[in-house]
Amino acid sequence: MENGQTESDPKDLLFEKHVNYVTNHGNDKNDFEYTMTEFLRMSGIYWGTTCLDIMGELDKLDKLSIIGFIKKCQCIKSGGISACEEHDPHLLYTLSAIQILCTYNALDEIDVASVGKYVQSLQQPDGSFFGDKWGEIDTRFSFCAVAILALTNQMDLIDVDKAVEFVLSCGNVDGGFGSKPNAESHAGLIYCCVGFLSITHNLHRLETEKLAWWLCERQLKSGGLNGRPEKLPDVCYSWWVLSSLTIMGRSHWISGEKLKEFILSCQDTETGGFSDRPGNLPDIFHTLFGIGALSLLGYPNLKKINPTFCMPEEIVEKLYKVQIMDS
Ligand code: GRG
Repeated sequence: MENGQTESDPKDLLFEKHVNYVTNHGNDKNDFEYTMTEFLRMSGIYWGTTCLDIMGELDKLDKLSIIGFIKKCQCIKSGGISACEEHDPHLLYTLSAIQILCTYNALDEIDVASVGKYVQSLQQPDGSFFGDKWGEIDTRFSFCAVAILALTNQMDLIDVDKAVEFVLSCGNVDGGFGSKPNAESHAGLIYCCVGFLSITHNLHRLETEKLAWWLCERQLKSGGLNGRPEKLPDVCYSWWVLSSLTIMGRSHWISGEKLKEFILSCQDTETGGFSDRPGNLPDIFHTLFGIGALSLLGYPNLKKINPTFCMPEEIVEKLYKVQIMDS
């Protein structure tokens, strides 16, 4: 066994422990980890709500206080949404907020038209997107932009053709994608670019065989997946890699059984929650991506997850039709 795995690692999903872990996460407002993660609070709430929804336990969280929090985070001036009150808005947290509101069927609680204008204001002449007013460009932000507009039915606000050309310009000779033109291929950014092409219905522009081969080479002897060559496996890549392969109709190119064993070995048997690798401390980010990947693998008693939006399929299918390739 490698990467900290042992014979005594759990072989089944510790369902109740994970529900308790996610439900109680953030209850202690003085907790060190909670305080240090203020700058990504909105995404933390998205990870928690999505995780519980996939486990069929969303009613464990206080819907009204979550919606109230999101309303306070929308910037009246720009329309964008921040990670928490008194922070600057950003596309990353605007997407998380929109995903939570879709989950609660509560998009009408905020000014959705001004969210659309915010996204529109961040598109650049070459089709790329700034993440916020400070001007960083990254394919993550291209994904966030089209995901927000798709979920809120406002795709006509941007130049989609130019946005597609920018994302394609971030492709590499290995078939993968990086954060910007000529940047190294990385599984997280490949998810963003494949997800982007699934939303904009341009999957035929991918070098499918080459990319799927690069992605399945991410599986290591432990069954876990890494994000790029020579790196350690991490539960979050179970999501970034497997969702990309699923969108491309190639999820059977890796061993689902071995991946499931690796993911299950990353559960914390005392507190619940998943860590990046066996034996490390759990967190809410890895917990969502562990549960999400198990859902993609068809694990029993989990709702089906949409590989493009990382939200329950039953919610996405009411809002937007993504493109998925045949296997
Ligand atoms: C709706 C699920 C969803 C996401 C929104 C923001 C975003 C879109 C996706 C992020 C994709 C991404 C870049 C994931 C990678 C995250 C990660 C663990 C980065 C770590 O990078 P390194 O260099 O890790 O520390 P490695 O494993 O390469 O050593």
